[in-house]
This record gives sequence, structure tokens and C-alpha cells, in this order.
Amino acid sequence: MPLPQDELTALAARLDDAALTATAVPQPTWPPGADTDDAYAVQSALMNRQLARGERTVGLKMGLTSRAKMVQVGVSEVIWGRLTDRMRVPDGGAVDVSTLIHPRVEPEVAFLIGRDVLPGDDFASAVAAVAPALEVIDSRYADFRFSLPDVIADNTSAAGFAIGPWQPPPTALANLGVLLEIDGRVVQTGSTAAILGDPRRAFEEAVRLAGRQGVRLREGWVLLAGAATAAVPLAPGAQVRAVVEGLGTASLSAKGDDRA
Ligand code: OOG
Ligand code: MG
Repeated sequence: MPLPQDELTALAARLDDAALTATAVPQPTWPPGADTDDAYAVQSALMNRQLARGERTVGLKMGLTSRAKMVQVGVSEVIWGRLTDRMRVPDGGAVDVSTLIHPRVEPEVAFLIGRDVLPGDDFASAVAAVAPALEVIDSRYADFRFSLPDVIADNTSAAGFAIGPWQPPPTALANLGVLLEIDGRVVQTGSTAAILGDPRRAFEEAVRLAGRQGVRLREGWVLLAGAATAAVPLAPGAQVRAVVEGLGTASLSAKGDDRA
């Protein structure tokens, strides 16, 4: 049975306020029978509130596409969320962590969508460019703890992203080394092979899973493939860099008071 409209909008409002006030909220109690379609309906209502404030959708993100991420958060399903222009951090720019609850950062691979994507379109025809990237996630739930529907409703913890230099898609993407550095020290290592065996599969999953909710990738959008490694806490003052073998680097810094 679908979630009643008033419960759906109330949960979206609670998550929106949590983000706006940088205050964590408890995990919701879902009615019996609620499923991921209900959770995506909440995510959509949450996004509508952000769009009503003037934000623009600039892409999608995949989440939990690697074992390392699934193990870290205890949820074992691939999920997707929405990116808006407010979340964009220029490469090398600063994120104000005083506006966030308990931010974490993770290395990503980004795809630039070259045309409106139809069901069945493949990676080669749809993806115009590839870049190294960083994602800042900030669960709106206390202690960064959530179930599958919780994290979907919370727009998959999306909070910020920085994208390094775009380049034409390389012929091999499936086994590139990935490093996450903080203040010049390597804090996570992995491989793009950890992303569903090949990050191109993240594109296919985005088409399939977002398509199921009636959302299609558009020309000019960004798609984050999902982190290859676990995320690490993002503290004020940190200088963060993602290095993806053959693709280069993306970087950001964290400024502001630590509210975590
Ligand atoms: C959920 C978001 C997951 C990824 O890259 O796997 C994600 C979370 O970890 O809070 O962005
Ligand atoms: Mg991510």
C-alpha cells in the first residue's frame, strides 16, 4: 500500500528542515508494506521543495555501488539520488562544514551525459566525458545510521560534489587505481573495479533504476558512479584530494566550525 500523501510530505519536510538547520533527525518509522517506491516518492517530494527554492537539477548520483560502501553503512542495495546546482563545489573550492551535520567525503568517478538518454542507450553513445570527482555526503539521520528506505528518502545523503577536469571517456575504465588523500596523506585506496565490477555499469543502473521512477538522464547532466572506497569524516581545515589513475585529480577543502 503506498505511503499516504500527508505522511510522505511530512517526512520530506522533516528531512528538508534537518538539512537547512544542520540538525539530525531520528530514523522514520515506515508503515507496514512501505517499499522503495515510497522512499523514492519522499525523495521526489524533498527535491520539489529544493526546486521550489530555486535550485536546479544538474544530475544524478549512484550510491552503494561498491562493497566497501555497502559494508560501511550496512545497506546492500544500489540506490540513486539527485544533484542540484546548490551542491556543486568548484574543483579546488571550499565546503562550509558548519552548514552540515556530520559530513563525510569520498572519491568518485563522474560522467558527463552528452544527450537525453532513452531506455536501452548504452554508455558509449550517452557519455560524453569522464572526470575524477569528490562527493560530500551528510546523512540527515542521527549517528549516520539508516535503513534502505531511510537513505533513499534522504536523497542518498547528497550534500556536495566537486568535479575535476573532464576528458573523453578512456577505452579502459574498469580497473583504475583510486586514492583519497586528506592533508597529503592517503586515507583510502581502491579501484574502479570495486564499482559494480566496472563503473560503466553504474550508468546502466542509473538508466534502469531512475527510469523505474520515471526519471531520465538529460543532456548536460552529471552522473556520479558511486564511491569505490568507504567515506571518511570531513573536518574543518581538511584539504581533500581524489586521485583516479589516468583521469587526474579533484580537490576541495573544508572550512567552518566543526559541529559534528
Ligand atoms: C549513502 C550514499 C552512498 C556512494 O557513493 O555510495 C554514496 C551514504 O553512504 O550515506 O553516495
Ligand atoms: Mg557517493
